[in-house]
Order: sequence, then C-alpha cells, then structure tokens
Amino acid sequence: MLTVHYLEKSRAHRIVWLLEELGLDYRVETYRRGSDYRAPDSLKKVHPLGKSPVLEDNGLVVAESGAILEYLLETYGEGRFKPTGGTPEWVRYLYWLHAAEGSAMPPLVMRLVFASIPKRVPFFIRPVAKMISKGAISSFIDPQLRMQIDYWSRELARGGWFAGDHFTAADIAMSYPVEAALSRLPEAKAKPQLLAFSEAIKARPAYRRAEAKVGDAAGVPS
Ligand SMILES: N[C@@H](CCC(=O)N[C@@H](CS)C(=O)NCC(=O)O)C(=O)O
Repeated sequence: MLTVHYLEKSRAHRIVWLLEELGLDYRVETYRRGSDYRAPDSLKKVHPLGKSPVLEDNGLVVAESGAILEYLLETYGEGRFKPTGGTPEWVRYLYWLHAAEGSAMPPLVMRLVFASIPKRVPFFIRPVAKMISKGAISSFIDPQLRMQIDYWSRELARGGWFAGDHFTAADIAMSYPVEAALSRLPEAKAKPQLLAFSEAIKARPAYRRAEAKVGDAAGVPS
C-alpha cells in the first residue's frame, strides 16, 4: 500500500496529484501545522528530518518531493508524464523537475520567513525588525524572485508547459512554486503565462481529485 505523509498546506499536494494522474490506490496520512507553522514531531518518526512529503511504499520510505516524483514515475509510470530520454524536451524536463526545489523554492521560503519575523519578536523591537525584514525582502529576495518569474513566464510561453508542448511531472514539480509566487508576490499576478498555467493545472481532473482527497489541508501558506 502507498501512503503519503501529508502536512497541511504543503508541497505534498504534488505527490497526491501525481498519484491521481497515475490512477494508483493510496492513503493519505494528514498532519496539522503548529502555531509556529512547523510540522508536528510525529513526522520525525516517519523520516529523520520531519518534513513533508514522505512516501511509504510497502515499507520503503522515500522523502524529498523530486525524488518521490521520480520514484513514482520509474516504478509505476510506464513512460507517462515524462518526455523521451535524450530529447531537448527531456533536458528541459530534468531542469524544471530539479529547479522547483533547488532554485525556485528557496527565495519563496526566505520571503515567508523574513515577512514573519516582525510578528515573532517582542513589540519594542518590532519597528527595527520590520525595517530589517522589509530591507531584506526589497533589496535581495524580491529581485531574485522577479528574475525567476520572468524566466518561468518566458519558458511557459514556448509551449504552455515547462518542458514544452506536453504536460509532464515537471509541471507538477513547478506547480507549488508558481502557486506560492502567485500568492506572495504581487508582480506574479501580472504574468499572463503564470495565470494561464495555474488555470490549466487546476482544470485537470486529477488535480481536482487530489484537492478533494485532502480537503481543507490543500493549499499553500501565504
Ligand atoms: N525540499 C523538500 C522540502 C520539504 C519541506 O521543507 N517541507 C515543508 C512543507 S512545505 C515542511 O515539512 N515544513 C515543516 C517544517 O519544516 O517543520 C521537499 O521538497 O521535500
């Protein structure tokens, strides 16, 4: 039996979505975030880092979104949702499958952390904390993110999907950064390609089934 360890409002949505695209049977174990937005300690019993997603497949434990997506395609994909090896589309697919966590998510997480700092410090240092947080976001993080969303938009303009003309697991990987950017960065909403991508993924029946399966645990932190 396949089990997805699913932290609410997290990257784990991508795994449930791929399982739905593949038409596999699976169960979802849902974890709630604490008031500090962290995962509960019980996730550390599943994997030492206590992060989500984690996939269990008959006793085998696989962590890290990209590794789980690759594992599922390799084990159950029968060639679906990835371009033929050695083609230019396959090279783009590899890039986006890994860029999602390697390049896209770090500044988005950094933005969320810096934006939350003023709320977490004693009130008398809040004005200074606000200044530092705003400074880091406007001088370092947002310029990086703007560069990224420009690049994502240009790539999507080539064929509608990240690896070209066809939907692949690279689109599943990039869905989380795209949705996070749309909810955290006002400039992202001005990018027609990102809005079209967001609409196109949500129109997929498997995406909607994945949302229905996890109920109120779906979504991204904003
Ligand atoms: N690169 C990892 C990131 C895992 C990760 O940071 N997951 C977040 C959920 S979006 C998490 O578990 N956060 C809770 C915590 O760190 O306590 C992956 O893609 O699997």
